[in-house]
Amino acid sequence: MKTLSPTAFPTVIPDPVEYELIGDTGKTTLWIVFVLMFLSSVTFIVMAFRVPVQKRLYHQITAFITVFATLSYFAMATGDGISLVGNHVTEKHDHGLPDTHYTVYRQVFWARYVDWSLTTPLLLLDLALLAGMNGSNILTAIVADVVMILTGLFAGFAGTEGSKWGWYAMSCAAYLVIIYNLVIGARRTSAARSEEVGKFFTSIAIYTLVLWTLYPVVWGICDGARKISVDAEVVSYAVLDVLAKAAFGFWLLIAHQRLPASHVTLHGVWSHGFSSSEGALRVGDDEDA
Ligand code: RET
Repeated sequence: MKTLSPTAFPTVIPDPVEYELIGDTGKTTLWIVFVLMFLSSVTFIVMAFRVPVQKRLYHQITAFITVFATLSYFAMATGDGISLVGNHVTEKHDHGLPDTHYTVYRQVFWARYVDWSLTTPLLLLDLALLAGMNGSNILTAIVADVVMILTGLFAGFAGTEGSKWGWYAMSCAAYLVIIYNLVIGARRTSAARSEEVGKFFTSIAIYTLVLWTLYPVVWGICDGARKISVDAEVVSYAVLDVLAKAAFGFWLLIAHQRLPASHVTLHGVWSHGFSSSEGALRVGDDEDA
């Protein structure tokens, strides 16, 4: 609230300022998830070396996902991947009283968005390859995914409430494009691959859909409406990240090993390289695997 002091020179008292910052619970959580993501990465990398090159792509993608998460959690735990963003709040009052204003500075964990912009396309690629989706649908889903994360980042740094929710709406629209591609396109192609692949794809896609849908919900409550503390936000995303990356990865790779090799083996450039001589060398390298 602005008031005039009873002096000869009017003085403007600045709007009050509040800070919403991470506490000990949040910091400890970030370090715990950093360790979990690191251990998962090591496990996925070891698993990748133990399968022949024709089956390695899923292992590699899954390992990249947790490696990026390890880096992002290190950035957040050390404070390097965090910025303070000011939100100007206006409160309306009844009975003709003037509006009051204050500014809330809340931490925005921008390292998350860097992480998501790399890992969510990789997660989609894992699912798309499993389902045998066509290139056109894969490209649309991945581009929509990058749009979803970047517009989410703009929402996080938005200067006004209006633009924040505008970006949020655009991000949600992009999310719907991903779901459409995954539900309509991939379900059909996965079932066509084999009954086992179809069943497994349906289970892991439902799991993914439920988890992914919780991200915008958490965002809306925490970053958006600022209804819960930064610590609660960190813990919520931590649980989601562990389930959507590490647990997803273990489930995918273990189930993948159990599926008949002919249903999940990748041929073409992936196994044989771009030239026949290079391909011969690569296949030879792994022939006994
Ligand atoms: C934001 C905010 C704006 C609206 C929407 C969002 C969606 C985010 C999603 C994130 C998924 C992250 C995953 C991380 C992996 O570990 C950007 C939160 C729709 C769906 C799966």
